[in-house]
Amino acid sequence: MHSPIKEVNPQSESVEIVGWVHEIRDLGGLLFCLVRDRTGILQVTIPKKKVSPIVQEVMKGVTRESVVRIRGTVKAIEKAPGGRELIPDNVELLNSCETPLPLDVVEKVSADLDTRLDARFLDIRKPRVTSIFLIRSAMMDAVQVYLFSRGFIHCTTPKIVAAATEGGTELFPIAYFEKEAFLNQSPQLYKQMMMAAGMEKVFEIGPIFRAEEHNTTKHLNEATSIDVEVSFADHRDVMALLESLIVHVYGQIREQCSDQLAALNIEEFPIPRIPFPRIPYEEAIGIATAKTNEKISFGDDIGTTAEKAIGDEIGEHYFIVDWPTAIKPYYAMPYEDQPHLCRAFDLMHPRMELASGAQRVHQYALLVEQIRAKGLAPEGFEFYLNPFRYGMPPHAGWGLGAERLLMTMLGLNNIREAVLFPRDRHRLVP
Ligand code: AMO
Repeated sequence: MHSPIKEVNPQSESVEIVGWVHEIRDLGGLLFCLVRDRTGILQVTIPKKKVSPIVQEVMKGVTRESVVRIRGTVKAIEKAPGGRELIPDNVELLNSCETPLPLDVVEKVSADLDTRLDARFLDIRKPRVTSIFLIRSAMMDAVQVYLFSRGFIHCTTPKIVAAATEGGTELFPIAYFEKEAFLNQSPQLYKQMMMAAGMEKVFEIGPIFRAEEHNTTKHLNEATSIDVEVSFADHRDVMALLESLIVHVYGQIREQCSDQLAALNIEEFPIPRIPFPRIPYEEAIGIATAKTNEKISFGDDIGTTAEKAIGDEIGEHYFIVDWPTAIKPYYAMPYEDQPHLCRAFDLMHPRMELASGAQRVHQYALLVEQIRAKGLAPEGFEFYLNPFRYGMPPHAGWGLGAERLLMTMLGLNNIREAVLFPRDRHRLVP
């Protein structure tokens, strides 16, 4: 059995490794070959005269990024990566790699993002990029472990649906036999129906599809949403859950991913402090108006410029609360005493929005009224509305963008860095 490269050390005597040839340096009598797997890089040192003719023969055919299996003895050596080298007894070429490479894995030649995404499988071999996805995996694990520990059940809801959730726009229509159907924008209606089903606390991590026309550094057409819904809870309860989840995720990444953070040159990885400030919408637009000289009126959306101004001012994660009912979806619960405001919130990182959520309307008549007020026809929502007539508990929840969470945690410039194969306005392959 082979050993992960990270675990190879001078005490390991005889080992077998597998991986890709990262670099080859031929110094005449001595051949240095760096071999890489997803855990690290090991120097294989081949003194040409001392190794067997078979090893010499195989090495002749080895190009960069070829796949190899190497067995040998390990020695301590100061100058090599990780302070050790492997002197091979046997080298096996498992598969050769064509030249020239479409993308330089060693990153001596920098490539623009488009070129990198075109050759994404090679791009991901770069230790820096591998690290992003190892951290993403640890992040998803931390989210699930945390939610399971808090009594949540995992659910999977349909992605082929008959109705919009977040308003009539931004949908991808698809052909579904003789019917009109869409790719789902959010599991919103289904996670609420799970409350009617008596599941009390559910989460789902899955794709959401948004037909955003614009190409930005923080929007994808297919994103991953971490969705939560909780019965017998209000907006405050689920905000507290969300901020403690964020802190848990940061803590787990710091504990488990120190090598990956180092590969990304992240030296400081502070854990956000909770509770995050709660900024009422009116105060938030006040900050934005003062800082940008652009008048934002009550009922206006908070656009990118305003978002940035508020983020600069607050300088840490924060919630925007008490939104105008008119600009939040129909399912957000208005305050009884101030129905022009609702129990909705956005979780913000200083750079961008990370999550939205709300206490939901659980009363059938009010929900129908709010759907109508948005200019939508309740008839199109019968499958969703019916459960509200038969014992729907009060409930609240949120949706958190996984790519945005990863992007802000790691300081990535573009959301496309946080997803393996991004879907955007111009990109459908690979
Ligand atoms: P919302 O539409 O705000 O809320 O989406 C929730 C979060 O999902 C992420 N997100 C995106 N990320 C990348 N590209 C996109 N195009 C994109 N769209 C959304 C963001 C956003 O904050 N049903 C509600 C949630 C709820 O109330 O439970 C909803 O979908 O991080």
